[in-house]
Amino acid sequence: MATAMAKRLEGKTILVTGASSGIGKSTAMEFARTSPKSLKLVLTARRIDTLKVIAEEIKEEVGSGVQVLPVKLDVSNPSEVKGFVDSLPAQFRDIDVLVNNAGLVKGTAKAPDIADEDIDVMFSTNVTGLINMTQAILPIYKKREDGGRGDIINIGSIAGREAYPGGSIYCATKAAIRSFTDAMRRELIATRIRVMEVDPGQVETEFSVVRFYGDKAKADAVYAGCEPLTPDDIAEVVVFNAARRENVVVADTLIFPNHQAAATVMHKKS
Ligand code: NDP
Ligand code: 8X3
Repeated sequence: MATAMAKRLEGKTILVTGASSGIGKSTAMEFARTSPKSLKLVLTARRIDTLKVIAEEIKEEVGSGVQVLPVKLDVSNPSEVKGFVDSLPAQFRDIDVLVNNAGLVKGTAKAPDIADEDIDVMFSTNVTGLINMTQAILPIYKKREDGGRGDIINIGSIAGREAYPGGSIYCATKAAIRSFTDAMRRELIATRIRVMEVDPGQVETEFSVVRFYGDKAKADAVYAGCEPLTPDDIAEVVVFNAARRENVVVADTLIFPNHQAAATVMHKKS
């Protein structure tokens, strides 16, 4: 017998940005596992070959009830985002859930030594990319009854709530996501569109490898002596939020591993 969550998700089309790794990949898998009978997944990222492998993995695990469309999309490129919806095959265009997950951090430099290209890539991906994706998908939602319906789930961060030294630009991008999300929830109050934010604390993914420009040893040191969250931990929350009864909006979620109490308060075993 199908669970309530499976039934609520059945027949939906889910779009995940940044689905080639970490939280985005886990989110795609978790949606497929939760509602395997009838679901459409549009998985986007820059690494299309990785997305194709993930699409095969999903098919192998849950079977043909879940249709997966891998699409190469750089969210930091406004013209790619503009053409995105029209480029989708018609059967994948009626999106019900947008998970704005694509994002990254570069470096730990402090002002005035932050590289221009790092500032640009963080803002154009985490902020402008997320806003452009949202603007591309909202018209689909707004055509529906009662002023519109559909879900927007933005992946923020503890870094958007509490700034820390060496993270000024990344923290600023995540704070911007928080303001945009809150404003949108207010703007869309006369519709049935749900606007939600999920803010993870420390999660072990490729995030720190990207932060340290590919230096795996530096990335591993971030997680030494503690047990970070896994991307599956966050995926479970994203899917839970999307699968609530339509009148329930899990507006804001903050998720820490047990050893973390704030952006810079971590207990590490020596
Ligand atoms: P990963 O590095 O594992 O995944 C990041 C994903 O974003 C990849 O799939 C990457 O795909 C995609 N991405 C990056 N730039 C672009 C782009 N320009 N266009 C499209 N996709 C892009 O990290 P996480 O899974 O940890 O990160 C996912 C989200 O979670 C991010 O928004 C991050 O800020 C947030 N987060 C992470 C935390 C952590 O501790 N890990 C904590 C709090 C929030 P590709 O390279 O193929 O384009
Ligand atoms: C990722 C968490 O604290 O490394 O958003 O910035 S943190």
